[in-house]
Amino acid sequence: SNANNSKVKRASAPTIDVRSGMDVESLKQAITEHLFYQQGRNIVNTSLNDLYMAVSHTVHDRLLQHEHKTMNAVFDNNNVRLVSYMSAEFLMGPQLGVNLIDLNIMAEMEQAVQELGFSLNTIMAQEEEPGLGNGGLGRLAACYIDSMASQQIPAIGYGIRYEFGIFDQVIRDGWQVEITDKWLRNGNPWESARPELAVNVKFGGHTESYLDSNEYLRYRWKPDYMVTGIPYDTPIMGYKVPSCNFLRLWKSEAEESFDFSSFNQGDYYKAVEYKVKSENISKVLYPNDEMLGGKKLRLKQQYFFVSCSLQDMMNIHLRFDGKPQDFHKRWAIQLNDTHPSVAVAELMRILVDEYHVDWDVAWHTTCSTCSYTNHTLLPEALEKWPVGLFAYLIPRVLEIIFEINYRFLKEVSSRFPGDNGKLSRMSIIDESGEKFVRMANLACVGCCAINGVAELHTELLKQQILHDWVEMFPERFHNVTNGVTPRRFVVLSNPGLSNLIIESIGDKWPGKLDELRKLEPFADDAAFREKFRSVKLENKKILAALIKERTGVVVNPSSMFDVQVKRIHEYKRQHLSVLHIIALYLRIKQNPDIDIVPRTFIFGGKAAPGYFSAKLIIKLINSVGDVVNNDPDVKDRLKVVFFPDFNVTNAQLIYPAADLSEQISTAGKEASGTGNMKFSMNGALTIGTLDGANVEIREEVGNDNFFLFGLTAAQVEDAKRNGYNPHFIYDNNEELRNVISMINSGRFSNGDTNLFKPITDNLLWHDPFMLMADFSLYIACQDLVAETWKNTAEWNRMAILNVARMGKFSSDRSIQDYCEKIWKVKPFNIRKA
Ligand code: 73E
Repeated sequence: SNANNSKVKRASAPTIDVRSGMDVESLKQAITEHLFYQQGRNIVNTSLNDLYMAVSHTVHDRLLQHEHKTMNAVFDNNNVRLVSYMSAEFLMGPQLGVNLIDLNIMAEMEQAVQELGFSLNTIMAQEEEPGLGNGGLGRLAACYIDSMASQQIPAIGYGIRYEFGIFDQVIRDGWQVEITDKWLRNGNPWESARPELAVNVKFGGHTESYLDSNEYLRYRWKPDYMVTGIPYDTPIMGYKVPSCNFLRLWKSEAEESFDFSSFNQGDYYKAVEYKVKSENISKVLYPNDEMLGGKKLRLKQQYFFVSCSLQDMMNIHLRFDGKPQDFHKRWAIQLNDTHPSVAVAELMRILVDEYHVDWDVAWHTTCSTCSYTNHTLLPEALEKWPVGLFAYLIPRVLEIIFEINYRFLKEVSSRFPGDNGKLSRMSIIDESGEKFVRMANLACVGCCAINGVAELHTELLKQQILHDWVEMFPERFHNVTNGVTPRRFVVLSNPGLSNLIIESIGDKWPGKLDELRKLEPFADDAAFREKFRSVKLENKKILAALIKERTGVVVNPSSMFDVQVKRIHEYKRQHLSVLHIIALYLRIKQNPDIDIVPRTFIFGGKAAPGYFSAKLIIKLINSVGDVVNNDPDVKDRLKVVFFPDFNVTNAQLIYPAADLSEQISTAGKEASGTGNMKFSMNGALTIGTLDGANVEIREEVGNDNFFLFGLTAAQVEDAKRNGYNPHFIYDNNEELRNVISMINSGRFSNGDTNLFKPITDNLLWHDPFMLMADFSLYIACQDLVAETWKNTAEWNRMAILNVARMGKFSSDRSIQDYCEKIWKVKPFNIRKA
């Protein structure tokens, strides 16, 4: 393999020049050159941002060389199947740190920057993260493209280059205020525009039939206008391997040659309006996590990036000398939820209308290419679009959907004769009232594989919303439990823990997380436990300082850090934790000398701007904090912090500092969760329900090392069927009554007894997420948590076992599962190619 190695090196740029050398001297020289030739600065008059740009360009140069070699090797080989990971969201987080880790030059860069008179940490802190996602689904896409590169799976991530990502959150008077995320303001050193690969996307207009030269009846789409997609590529380096893939995000622009003046003489305003309309498509990420907006622009975004990506993939395929109908041999498409599921119809349109492939052949190609991941059972998140909107925006695509549906329903009625319920439930078109296109049904018809994101979720999916589909296509269903990348969420974010692990079991684990098992014996080693405790304490001190800076609240690093960070949603039950805080506060008020474990409750997360209840929960957390944090009776034993603007950058400082991870969603509602994995990998213990991946985390770490409480998913369903009565529970639990009364008394709202009424009324009279049913179980479990905390040795033993047993939840394992069960692709070793 050494000979092959040198062959690859000879075939490309020289290895030791200023753009490829990995030693300290080359890095220093490259940084100074970039600083001057890109930023026009000298090291003596540089700004921090100019320096960040120069360092990042230095790293980007090196990534490009790997990307170039990888793509040359891939495109030289006619038999490689590539993965196309299509996602409306990629929540990438800052790039500099992970790229240094992947290239294995963190130490060299630290020294280079230091010798230039700066600190790498300060430079890394300068990066404005690309927040092109809402939460777990977008971050999962980012972890998966990291792992595909690390597993040497040739892949492209396809998405949208939003000019404004997820809003920045500030807290004013306890309320969330949204600020536009101008992440591109200071430039983005990680991307390269590729205008030569631009493609056009049609919108509006009408369709017509015609006879082609062979007298075949064909259809063409006469659009109202076209929008150009410009790809922007970001290299995605594998961890300590030579493979480098890329993320290709589309920016929308007005189509150059589209000439309004030809039929709208001198209508300058119209022409500008068209330009604005085109550019609007990739302007802003929709901030609704698991809530349907139903906005026209969102459908335009979806079709825009799907059409751009499929055209691009077809261009790549044809470059290999492939036949259009062999598209599936070149590409495996993974649809990240239904957001890109219009791909099924668009691929049919391209094959049938543009390449004149026969319908049946094209259908086989399409189904063999596409797979669909479902991420939620929540009915309010299931995407559907009014048929009228589809007809207006993408008329030819709708016709194709009708044709797909017609043929499909014929198949359903021959398989299940007379079952009209089934027909109407499985139809791509919802005809129960106003007509809608159901995107999940489109995905299920046109994909050869369908998967859920944790075992429980996949089971519920099969029993509930996709039950009919299991009866029709049992072989299509799979589970792939989510995972997260340990490079970002342990190596980068928790250097103290990483070094401790490396000292103990070596440094193979970040690329092979099952190796962490070797840590198990250290759980019984008092000296190791002490080092582990001290790493955690240092991480907590760093977070405490940041909390002071961002919120003004002073917290005690030796108190238990009890953390819940994730999007604010009623099903995630941040307010259940608030009820617990108030219960503890009441215990102190009733007996100020009570022996109570000091705790710092840390919340973080954004609420969808239009989700009133979620915003009120943020206000409640801050209001309870104001009272509890400043009550002298509490004597600083309880602190409540709402950490503003939870994002990937902040997350990297929060997970490593947590003692207790709150994973308390109503059982059956959280499809997987991925924060749960990040906490546990960093040595936090979990208090959680049997929901999503919690079930599997508990299985792995052991029942004794996980604080379980609450109803099961089946019990939740039973309770609902049997007429759940939250008020009855309230009437019979004194502590719960006192907690709710305290909120209603106006104690946390300067005497305003109405402010939080929407929350308490909802809990008492509806309680769709069963907080009342789980309250006493949760409190009892939290009391056990507190008892366990008092035994430091025991707590740390459990925490170490959590770290040691988290191997399964590396996204590398998830990607291996996708490769084997779904994509049928194998690693491609570019050194052996
Ligand atoms: O449980 C999480 C899961 O871990 C789930 O809620 C989340 O996906 C994560 C990754 O699998 C999710 N996000 C969305 N649906 N499920 C969603 C829906 C619409 C818009 C944006 C995100």
